[in-house]
Amino acid sequence: MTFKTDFLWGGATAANQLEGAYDIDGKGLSVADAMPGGKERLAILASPEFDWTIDTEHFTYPNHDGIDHYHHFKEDIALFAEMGFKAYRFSVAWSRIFPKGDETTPNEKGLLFYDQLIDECLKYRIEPVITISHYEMPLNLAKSYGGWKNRELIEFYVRFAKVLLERYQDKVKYWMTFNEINSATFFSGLSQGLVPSNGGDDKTNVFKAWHNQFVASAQAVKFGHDLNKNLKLGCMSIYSTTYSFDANPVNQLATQESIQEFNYFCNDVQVRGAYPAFTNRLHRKHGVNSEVLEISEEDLKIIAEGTVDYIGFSYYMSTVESKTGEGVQASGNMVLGGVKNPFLKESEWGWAIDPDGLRYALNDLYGRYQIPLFIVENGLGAIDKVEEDGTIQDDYRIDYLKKHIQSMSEAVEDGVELMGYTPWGCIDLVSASTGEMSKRYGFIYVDLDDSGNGTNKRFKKKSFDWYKQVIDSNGTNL
Ligand code: BGP
Repeated sequence: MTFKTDFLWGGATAANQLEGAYDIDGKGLSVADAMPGGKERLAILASPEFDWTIDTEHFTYPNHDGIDHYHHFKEDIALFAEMGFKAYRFSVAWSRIFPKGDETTPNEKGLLFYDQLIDECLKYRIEPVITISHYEMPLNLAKSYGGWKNRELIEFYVRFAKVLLERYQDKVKYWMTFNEINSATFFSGLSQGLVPSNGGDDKTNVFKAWHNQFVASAQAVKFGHDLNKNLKLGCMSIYSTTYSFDANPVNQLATQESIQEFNYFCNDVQVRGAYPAFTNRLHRKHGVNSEVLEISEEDLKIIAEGTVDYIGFSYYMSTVESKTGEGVQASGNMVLGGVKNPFLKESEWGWAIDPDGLRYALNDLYGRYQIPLFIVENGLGAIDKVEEDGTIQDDYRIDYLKKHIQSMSEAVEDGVELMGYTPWGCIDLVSASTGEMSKRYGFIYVDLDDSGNGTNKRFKKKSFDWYKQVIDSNGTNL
Protein backbone atom coordinates (compact mmCIF):
# COMPACT_ATOMS: atom_id res chain seq x y z
CA MET A 1 0.00 0.00 0.00
CA THR A 2 1.40 3.39 -1.00
CA PHE A 3 0.10 5.59 1.79
CA LYS A 4 0.98 4.86 5.41
CA THR A 5 -1.78 3.27 7.47
CA ASP A 6 -1.95 6.36 9.68
CA PHE A 7 -2.04 8.75 6.72
CA LEU A 8 -3.93 11.91 7.68
CA TRP A 9 -6.75 12.18 5.14
CA GLY A 10 -9.02 15.12 5.83
CA GLY A 11 -9.86 18.66 4.88
CA ALA A 12 -8.84 22.23 5.67
CA THR A 13 -10.50 25.54 6.50
CA ALA A 14 -9.67 28.87 8.16
CA ALA A 15 -11.68 30.58 10.89
CA ASN A 16 -12.09 33.89 9.07
CA GLN A 17 -13.53 32.19 5.99
CA LEU A 18 -16.20 30.03 7.58
CA GLU A 19 -16.96 30.77 11.22
CA GLY A 20 -19.01 33.95 10.81
CA ALA A 21 -20.20 35.25 14.24
CA TYR A 22 -17.58 37.92 13.74
CA ASP A 23 -18.63 40.09 16.68
CA ILE A 24 -20.13 37.78 19.24
CA ASP A 25 -18.91 36.27 22.50
CA GLY A 26 -16.33 38.99 22.83
CA LYS A 27 -14.63 38.57 19.48
CA GLY A 28 -12.79 41.62 18.17
CA LEU A 29 -12.43 42.54 14.51
CA SER A 30 -9.75 40.87 12.46
CA VAL A 31 -8.08 42.11 9.28
CA ALA A 32 -10.27 39.71 7.32
CA ASP A 33 -13.37 41.33 8.84
CA ALA A 34 -12.27 44.65 7.34
CA MET A 35 -11.76 43.25 3.86
CA PRO A 36 -14.49 43.98 1.37
CA GLY A 37 -15.77 41.08 -0.71
CA GLY A 38 -15.89 40.98 -4.47
CA LYS A 39 -13.59 40.44 -7.38
CA GLU A 40 -11.83 43.72 -6.74
CA ARG A 41 -10.73 42.63 -3.24
CA LEU A 42 -7.04 42.35 -4.09
CA ALA A 43 -7.06 45.66 -5.94
CA ILE A 44 -8.74 47.41 -2.99
CA LEU A 45 -6.13 46.07 -0.60
CA ALA A 46 -3.34 47.23 -2.88
CA SER A 47 -4.75 50.72 -3.18
CA PRO A 48 -2.99 53.55 -1.26
CA GLU A 49 -6.33 54.75 0.12
CA PHE A 50 -7.21 51.48 1.80
CA ASP A 51 -6.78 51.89 5.53
CA TRP A 52 -8.71 49.02 7.14
CA THR A 53 -11.77 51.15 7.83
CA ILE A 54 -15.00 49.22 7.59
CA ASP A 55 -17.15 51.01 5.07
CA THR A 56 -20.47 49.16 4.92
CA GLU A 57 -22.05 51.85 2.76
CA HIS A 58 -19.96 50.86 -0.25
CA PHE A 59 -18.91 47.28 0.32
CA THR A 60 -20.08 43.92 1.60
CA TYR A 61 -18.02 41.96 4.11
CA PRO A 62 -18.65 38.26 3.49
CA ASN A 63 -16.24 37.14 6.20
CA HIS A 64 -18.56 38.58 8.85
CA ASP A 65 -21.04 35.76 8.45
CA GLY A 66 -18.98 33.14 6.59
CA ILE A 67 -21.10 29.99 6.56
CA ASP A 68 -21.94 30.47 10.24
CA HIS A 69 -19.86 27.46 11.15
CA TYR A 70 -19.75 28.94 14.65
CA HIS A 71 -23.32 27.75 15.10
CA HIS A 72 -23.17 24.76 12.71
CA PHE A 73 -19.88 23.14 13.68
CA LYS A 74 -21.48 20.00 15.07
CA GLU A 75 -23.37 19.37 11.86
CA ASP A 76 -20.27 20.16 9.77
CA ILE A 77 -17.93 17.91 11.75
CA ALA A 78 -20.51 15.11 11.59
CA LEU A 79 -20.38 15.40 7.79
CA PHE A 80 -16.56 15.33 7.85
CA ALA A 81 -16.76 12.23 10.04
CA GLU A 82 -19.18 10.63 7.58
CA MET A 83 -16.55 11.09 4.85
CA GLY A 84 -14.13 9.31 7.17
CA PHE A 85 -11.82 12.24 7.92
CA LYS A 86 -8.79 11.28 9.98
CA ALA A 87 -7.75 14.92 10.38
CA TYR A 88 -9.32 18.34 10.23
CA ARG A 89 -7.16 21.41 9.73
CA PHE A 90 -8.69 24.64 11.02
CA SER A 91 -7.41 27.88 12.48
CA VAL A 92 -8.12 29.75 15.65
CA ALA A 93 -9.38 33.30 15.18
CA TRP A 94 -6.77 35.27 17.11
CA SER A 95 -9.31 38.05 17.69
CA ARG A 96 -11.67 35.63 19.49
CA ILE A 97 -8.97 34.93 22.04
CA PHE A 98 -7.32 38.36 22.20
CA PRO A 99 -9.91 40.74 20.70
CA LYS A 100 -7.46 43.61 20.25
CA GLY A 101 -4.37 41.45 20.15
CA ASP A 102 -2.49 43.34 22.87
CA GLU A 103 -4.41 42.24 25.98
CA THR A 104 -2.72 40.08 28.57
CA THR A 105 -5.74 37.98 29.54
CA PRO A 106 -7.47 35.77 26.97
CA ASN A 107 -11.19 35.87 26.29
CA GLU A 108 -12.50 32.71 27.92
CA LYS A 109 -15.66 32.66 25.79
CA GLY A 110 -13.57 32.49 22.66
CA LEU A 111 -11.57 29.58 24.03
CA LEU A 112 -14.77 27.76 24.98
CA PHE A 113 -15.73 27.64 21.31
CA TYR A 114 -12.46 25.90 20.41
CA ASP A 115 -12.79 23.57 23.42
CA GLN A 116 -16.06 22.38 21.92
CA LEU A 117 -14.80 22.26 18.35
CA ILE A 118 -11.78 20.16 19.34
CA ASP A 119 -13.87 17.83 21.50
CA GLU A 120 -16.30 17.38 18.64
CA CYS A 121 -13.42 16.29 16.37
CA LEU A 122 -12.06 13.92 19.01
CA LYS A 123 -15.50 12.40 19.49
CA TYR A 124 -15.13 11.05 15.93
CA ARG A 125 -11.41 10.31 16.32
CA ILE A 126 -10.60 13.14 13.93
CA GLU A 127 -7.13 14.53 14.63
CA PRO A 128 -7.35 18.34 14.96
CA VAL A 129 -4.60 20.18 13.05
CA ILE A 130 -4.34 23.80 14.14
CA THR A 131 -3.06 26.76 12.18
CA ILE A 132 -2.33 29.33 14.87
CA SER A 133 -2.59 32.31 12.53
CA HIS A 134 -4.41 32.13 9.21
CA TYR A 135 -5.07 35.58 7.72
CA GLU A 136 -6.98 36.76 10.80
CA MET A 137 -4.76 38.91 13.01
CA PRO A 138 -6.67 41.34 15.21
CA LEU A 139 -7.46 44.47 13.23
CA ASN A 140 -6.13 46.62 16.06
CA LEU A 141 -2.65 45.19 15.48
CA ALA A 142 -2.77 46.31 11.86
CA LYS A 143 -4.25 49.72 12.60
CA SER A 144 -2.56 50.80 15.81
CA TYR A 145 0.73 48.93 15.54
CA GLY A 146 1.24 48.90 11.78
CA GLY A 147 1.04 45.12 11.41
CA TRP A 148 3.90 42.65 11.57
CA LYS A 149 6.60 45.22 10.78
CA ASN A 150 6.26 46.19 14.43
CA ARG A 151 8.38 44.02 16.74
CA GLU A 152 5.83 44.28 19.54
CA LEU A 153 3.71 41.77 17.64
CA ILE A 154 6.19 39.02 18.48
CA GLU A 155 5.22 39.21 22.14
CA PHE A 156 1.48 39.35 21.35
CA TYR A 157 1.64 36.38 19.00
CA VAL A 158 3.75 34.28 21.34
CA ARG A 159 1.32 34.98 24.18
CA PHE A 160 -1.55 33.84 21.96
CA ALA A 161 0.33 30.73 20.79
CA LYS A 162 1.25 29.79 24.37
CA VAL A 163 -2.37 30.00 25.51
CA LEU A 164 -3.37 27.56 22.77
CA LEU A 165 -0.43 25.20 23.16
CA GLU A 166 -0.86 24.98 26.92
CA ARG A 167 -4.59 24.51 26.81
CA TYR A 168 -4.73 21.97 23.98
CA GLN A 169 -1.41 20.12 24.26
CA ASP A 170 -3.09 16.88 25.34
CA LYS A 171 -5.72 17.02 22.62
CA VAL A 172 -3.94 18.50 19.62
CA LYS A 173 -0.69 17.06 18.32
CA TYR A 174 -0.26 18.89 14.98
CA TRP A 175 0.27 22.64 14.74
CA MET A 176 1.37 25.20 12.17
CA THR A 177 2.55 28.66 13.14
CA PHE A 178 1.53 30.86 10.16
CA ASN A 179 -0.56 30.08 7.13
CA GLU A 180 1.22 30.60 3.81
CA ILE A 181 3.88 32.83 5.32
CA ASN A 182 5.39 33.46 1.87
CA SER A 183 2.06 34.83 0.61
CA ALA A 184 3.17 38.27 1.84
CA THR A 185 4.78 38.52 -1.59
CA PHE A 186 1.32 39.43 -2.92
CA PHE A 187 -1.04 39.19 0.10
CA SER A 188 0.74 41.27 2.69
CA GLY A 189 -2.52 42.81 3.89
CA LEU A 190 -4.00 39.54 4.96
CA SER A 191 -0.87 37.83 6.17
CA GLN A 192 1.09 40.71 7.73
CA GLY A 193 -1.51 43.44 8.28
CA LEU A 194 0.38 45.63 5.81
CA VAL A 195 -1.33 47.70 3.13
CA PRO A 196 0.09 50.68 1.21
CA SER A 197 -1.37 53.17 3.68
CA ASN A 198 0.70 51.68 6.53
CA GLY A 199 3.85 51.11 4.54
CA GLY A 200 3.03 47.77 2.90
CA ASP A 201 4.20 48.98 -0.51
CA ASP A 202 7.75 49.24 0.81
CA LYS A 203 9.45 45.84 0.58
CA THR A 204 11.69 46.71 3.53
CA ASN A 205 8.56 46.53 5.69
CA VAL A 206 7.52 43.20 4.22
CA PHE A 207 10.95 41.70 4.97
CA LYS A 208 10.94 43.26 8.42
CA ALA A 209 7.52 41.77 9.05
CA TRP A 210 8.80 38.40 7.87
CA HIS A 211 11.74 38.62 10.21
CA ASN A 212 9.44 39.33 13.16
CA GLN A 213 7.22 36.44 12.10
CA PHE A 214 10.23 34.11 11.88
CA VAL A 215 11.27 35.03 15.41
CA ALA A 216 7.69 34.65 16.67
CA SER A 217 7.28 31.31 14.92
CA ALA A 218 10.56 29.99 16.31
CA GLN A 219 9.62 31.07 19.84
CA ALA A 220 6.27 29.31 19.57
CA VAL A 221 7.91 26.16 18.18
CA LYS A 222 10.52 26.12 20.91
CA PHE A 223 7.88 26.69 23.57
CA GLY A 224 5.80 23.81 22.14
CA HIS A 225 8.78 21.47 22.08
CA ASP A 226 9.77 22.30 25.66
CA LEU A 227 6.18 21.98 26.82
CA ASN A 228 5.39 18.58 25.41
CA LYS A 229 7.64 16.32 23.39
CA ASN A 230 4.66 14.75 21.61
CA LEU A 231 3.78 17.94 19.78
CA LYS A 232 4.61 18.30 16.09
CA LEU A 233 4.98 21.89 15.01
CA GLY A 234 5.27 22.87 11.39
CA CYS A 235 5.65 25.85 9.11
CA MET A 236 3.27 26.46 6.24
CA SER A 237 3.88 28.07 2.90
CA ILE A 238 2.60 28.07 -0.66
CA TYR A 239 4.55 25.96 -3.10
CA SER A 240 4.21 26.82 -6.74
CA THR A 241 6.15 24.58 -9.08
CA THR A 242 7.92 27.04 -11.35
CA TYR A 243 9.08 26.18 -14.85
CA SER A 244 11.23 28.16 -17.21
CA PHE A 245 9.34 29.09 -20.38
CA ASP A 246 12.21 27.82 -22.52
CA ALA A 247 15.81 26.64 -22.45
CA ASN A 248 17.24 30.14 -22.70
CA PRO A 249 19.71 30.35 -19.79
CA VAL A 250 18.45 33.86 -19.06
CA ASN A 251 15.00 32.43 -18.38
CA GLN A 252 16.40 29.44 -16.50
CA LEU A 253 18.30 31.74 -14.16
CA ALA A 254 15.24 33.93 -13.63
CA THR A 255 13.29 30.77 -12.81
CA GLN A 256 15.87 29.65 -10.27
CA GLU A 257 15.78 33.09 -8.67
CA SER A 258 12.03 33.05 -8.44
CA ILE A 259 12.06 29.54 -6.91
CA GLN A 260 14.55 30.64 -4.27
CA GLU A 261 12.50 33.68 -3.44
CA PHE A 262 9.04 32.18 -3.40
CA ASN A 263 9.43 28.48 -2.60
CA TYR A 264 12.57 28.40 -0.47
CA PHE A 265 13.17 31.64 1.41
CA CYS A 266 10.64 31.25 4.26
CA ASN A 267 10.99 27.47 4.44
CA ASP A 268 14.79 27.74 4.65
CA VAL A 269 14.58 30.00 7.68
CA GLN A 270 11.98 27.92 9.49
CA VAL A 271 13.30 24.47 8.62
CA ARG A 272 17.06 25.07 8.64
CA GLY A 273 17.00 27.73 11.32
CA ALA A 274 19.06 30.23 9.35
CA TYR A 275 18.67 32.74 6.55
CA PRO A 276 19.72 31.26 3.20
CA ALA A 277 22.87 32.36 1.38
CA PHE A 278 20.88 34.23 -1.27
CA THR A 279 19.26 36.57 1.29
CA ASN A 280 21.49 39.57 0.60
CA ARG A 281 20.91 39.31 -3.11
CA LEU A 282 17.17 39.12 -2.49
CA HIS A 283 17.32 42.23 -0.32
CA ARG A 284 19.25 44.10 -2.98
CA LYS A 285 16.79 43.04 -5.65
CA HIS A 286 13.91 44.53 -3.67
CA GLY A 287 15.78 47.61 -2.49
CA VAL A 288 15.58 46.43 1.11
CA ASN A 289 17.77 48.25 3.59
CA SER A 290 18.88 45.31 5.72
CA GLU A 291 19.96 47.51 8.64
CA VAL A 292 16.37 48.60 9.15
CA LEU A 293 15.38 44.96 9.61
CA GLU A 294 16.99 44.89 13.07
CA ILE A 295 18.16 41.30 12.85
CA SER A 296 20.04 40.75 16.11
CA GLU A 297 22.32 37.90 17.17
CA GLU A 298 19.71 36.99 19.76
CA ASP A 299 17.03 36.74 17.04
CA LEU A 300 19.25 34.45 14.98
CA LYS A 301 19.79 32.24 18.02
CA ILE A 302 16.04 31.97 18.56
CA ILE A 303 15.48 31.15 14.89
CA ALA A 304 18.13 28.43 15.09
CA GLU A 305 16.54 26.92 18.19
CA GLY A 306 12.96 26.90 16.90
CA THR A 307 13.13 24.78 13.78
CA VAL A 308 10.00 22.96 12.68
CA ASP A 309 9.20 19.25 12.65
CA TYR A 310 7.44 19.13 9.31
CA ILE A 311 6.54 21.29 6.33
CA GLY A 312 2.91 22.01 5.68
CA PHE A 313 2.25 23.50 2.29
CA SER A 314 -0.50 24.44 -0.10
CA TYR A 315 -0.37 23.45 -3.72
CA TYR A 316 -2.88 24.66 -6.28
CA MET A 317 -0.97 25.39 -9.46
CA SER A 318 2.32 25.74 -11.23
CA THR A 319 3.67 28.90 -12.82
CA VAL A 320 5.96 29.72 -15.72
CA GLU A 321 8.77 32.23 -15.69
CA SER A 322 10.04 34.16 -18.67
CA LYS A 323 12.40 37.08 -18.37
CA THR A 324 12.96 37.58 -22.06
CA GLY A 325 9.22 37.60 -22.67
CA GLU A 326 9.61 36.14 -26.16
CA GLY A 327 6.60 34.29 -27.51
CA VAL A 328 4.75 34.32 -24.22
CA GLN A 329 1.17 35.04 -23.27
CA ALA A 330 0.36 36.36 -19.79
CA SER A 331 -1.45 33.88 -17.55
CA GLY A 332 -4.91 34.80 -16.28
CA ASN A 333 -3.71 34.28 -12.73
CA MET A 334 -4.28 37.41 -10.65
CA VAL A 335 -2.53 35.97 -7.61
CA LEU A 336 0.82 34.50 -8.68
CA GLY A 337 1.12 36.06 -12.13
CA GLY A 338 3.63 34.49 -14.55
CA VAL A 339 3.00 33.48 -18.13
CA LYS A 340 0.66 30.94 -19.67
CA ASN A 341 1.79 27.31 -19.88
CA PRO A 342 0.74 26.03 -23.31
CA PHE A 343 0.66 22.45 -21.98
CA LEU A 344 -1.83 23.03 -19.18
CA LYS A 345 -5.47 23.97 -18.73
CA GLU A 346 -6.39 26.69 -16.25
CA SER A 347 -9.22 27.02 -13.75
CA GLU A 348 -11.75 29.77 -14.28
CA TRP A 349 -9.46 31.99 -12.21
CA GLY A 350 -6.44 31.30 -14.42
CA TRP A 351 -4.77 28.88 -11.98
CA ALA A 352 -2.84 26.31 -14.08
CA ILE A 353 -4.00 22.77 -13.29
CA ASP A 354 -0.87 20.67 -12.93
CA PRO A 355 -0.97 17.37 -11.02
CA ASP A 356 2.55 16.42 -12.16
CA GLY A 357 3.70 19.67 -10.62
CA LEU A 358 2.67 18.29 -7.22
CA ARG A 359 4.94 15.27 -7.62
CA TYR A 360 7.69 17.69 -8.57
CA ALA A 361 6.91 19.84 -5.51
CA LEU A 362 7.02 16.88 -3.13
CA ASN A 363 10.33 15.63 -4.50
CA ASP A 364 11.82 19.08 -4.50
CA LEU A 365 10.83 19.90 -0.91
CA TYR A 366 11.78 16.50 0.45
CA GLY A 367 15.08 16.50 -1.41
CA ARG A 368 15.96 19.92 -0.02
CA TYR A 369 14.78 19.53 3.57
CA GLN A 370 14.50 15.81 4.37
CA ILE A 371 11.70 16.28 6.89
CA PRO A 372 8.09 15.01 6.63
CA LEU A 373 5.71 16.87 4.34
CA PHE A 374 2.02 17.54 4.82
CA ILE A 375 -0.15 18.80 1.94
CA VAL A 376 -2.49 20.98 3.95
CA GLU A 377 -4.24 22.67 1.02
CA ASN A 378 -5.04 21.61 -2.53
CA GLY A 379 -8.17 21.79 -4.61
CA LEU A 380 -10.14 23.30 -7.44
CA GLY A 381 -12.08 26.51 -7.00
CA ALA A 382 -15.07 26.29 -9.32
CA ILE A 383 -18.59 27.54 -9.84
CA ASP A 384 -20.91 24.67 -8.92
CA LYS A 385 -24.38 24.23 -10.34
CA VAL A 386 -27.23 22.78 -8.34
CA GLU A 387 -29.29 20.53 -10.64
CA GLU A 388 -33.06 20.50 -10.57
CA ASP A 389 -33.02 17.34 -8.50
CA GLY A 390 -30.78 19.08 -5.96
CA THR A 391 -27.58 17.18 -6.83
CA ILE A 392 -24.22 18.78 -7.57
CA GLN A 393 -22.31 16.85 -10.23
CA ASP A 394 -18.79 18.12 -9.60
CA ASP A 395 -16.91 15.64 -11.77
CA TYR A 396 -14.35 18.33 -12.62
CA ARG A 397 -13.40 18.51 -8.93
CA ILE A 398 -13.17 14.73 -8.64
CA ASP A 399 -10.96 14.68 -11.71
CA TYR A 400 -8.66 17.39 -10.28
CA LEU A 401 -8.30 15.71 -6.89
CA LYS A 402 -7.93 12.21 -8.33
CA LYS A 403 -5.00 13.28 -10.51
CA HIS A 404 -3.34 15.08 -7.62
CA ILE A 405 -3.71 12.05 -5.36
CA GLN A 406 -2.19 9.85 -8.09
CA SER A 407 0.68 12.25 -8.25
CA MET A 408 1.10 12.11 -4.45
CA SER A 409 1.19 8.37 -4.64
CA GLU A 410 3.97 8.51 -7.27
CA ALA A 411 5.92 10.86 -5.01
CA VAL A 412 5.58 8.45 -2.11
CA GLU A 413 6.90 5.73 -4.42
CA ASP A 414 9.77 8.12 -5.19
CA GLY A 415 10.63 7.97 -1.49
CA VAL A 416 8.99 11.14 -0.17
CA GLU A 417 7.77 11.05 3.41
CA LEU A 418 4.20 12.34 3.25
CA MET A 419 2.11 12.65 6.41
CA GLY A 420 -1.27 13.59 5.08
CA TYR A 421 -3.57 15.41 2.73
CA THR A 422 -6.20 17.95 3.73
CA PRO A 423 -7.84 19.44 0.62
CA TRP A 424 -8.83 23.08 0.92
CA GLY A 425 -12.32 24.25 1.73
CA CYS A 426 -13.71 20.78 2.39
CA ILE A 427 -16.96 22.63 2.98
CA ASP A 428 -17.74 25.66 0.80
CA LEU A 429 -16.54 28.90 2.37
CA VAL A 430 -15.61 32.48 1.51
CA SER A 431 -12.70 32.72 -0.95
CA ALA A 432 -9.58 34.46 0.34
CA SER A 433 -8.61 36.20 -2.88
CA THR A 434 -12.05 37.21 -4.16
CA GLY A 435 -14.06 37.34 -0.95
CA GLU A 436 -16.85 35.48 -2.71
CA MET A 437 -18.84 32.33 -1.99
CA SER A 438 -19.17 31.44 -5.67
CA LYS A 439 -15.56 30.22 -5.90
CA ARG A 440 -16.22 26.89 -4.24
CA TYR A 441 -13.91 24.05 -3.22
CA GLY A 442 -16.07 21.87 -1.00
CA PHE A 443 -17.27 18.30 -0.91
CA ILE A 444 -20.20 19.90 0.89
CA TYR A 445 -22.25 22.59 -0.82
CA VAL A 446 -23.47 25.50 1.26
CA ASP A 447 -26.55 27.28 -0.02
CA LEU A 448 -25.36 30.89 0.11
CA ASP A 449 -24.61 33.32 -2.70
CA ASP A 450 -22.04 36.12 -2.92
CA SER A 451 -24.33 38.51 -1.07
CA GLY A 452 -24.96 36.05 1.73
CA ASN A 453 -28.49 35.17 0.55
CA GLY A 454 -29.66 31.57 0.78
CA THR A 455 -30.81 28.96 3.26
CA ASN A 456 -27.27 28.19 4.53
CA LYS A 457 -28.20 24.51 4.29
CA ARG A 458 -25.50 21.93 3.62
CA PHE A 459 -25.76 19.43 0.70
CA LYS A 460 -23.42 16.62 -0.27
CA LYS A 461 -21.86 17.03 -3.69
CA LYS A 462 -20.98 14.06 -5.88
CA SER A 463 -17.38 14.44 -4.68
CA PHE A 464 -18.53 13.75 -1.10
CA ASP A 465 -19.11 10.04 -1.74
CA TRP A 466 -16.08 9.86 -3.97
CA TYR A 467 -13.76 11.24 -1.26
CA LYS A 468 -15.31 8.92 1.32
CA GLN A 469 -14.33 6.00 -0.89
CA VAL A 470 -10.82 7.39 -1.35
CA ILE A 471 -10.30 7.63 2.40
CA ASP A 472 -11.91 4.28 3.01
CA SER A 473 -9.47 2.61 0.60
CA ASN A 474 -6.49 4.64 1.89
CA GLY A 475 -6.09 6.29 -1.49
CA THR A 476 -6.25 3.20 -3.66
CA ASN A 477 -9.83 3.41 -4.95
CA LEU A 478 -9.82 6.62 -6.95
C1 BGP B 1 -4.85 29.87 0.16
C2 BGP B 1 -5.32 30.24 1.52
C3 BGP B 1 -6.73 29.90 1.83
C4 BGP B 1 -7.63 29.74 0.65
C5 BGP B 1 -7.00 29.16 -0.59
C6 BGP B 1 -7.80 29.25 -1.85
O1 BGP B 1 -4.10 30.93 -0.35
O2 BGP B 1 -4.53 29.71 2.55
O3 BGP B 1 -7.15 30.75 2.84
O4 BGP B 1 -8.62 30.60 0.52
O5 BGP B 1 -5.75 29.67 -0.83
O6 BGP B 1 -7.72 30.53 -2.37
P1 BGP B 1 -8.97 31.34 -2.86
O7 BGP B 1 -9.94 31.32 -1.74
O8 BGP B 1 -8.49 32.68 -3.16
O9 BGP B 1 -9.46 30.61 -4.05
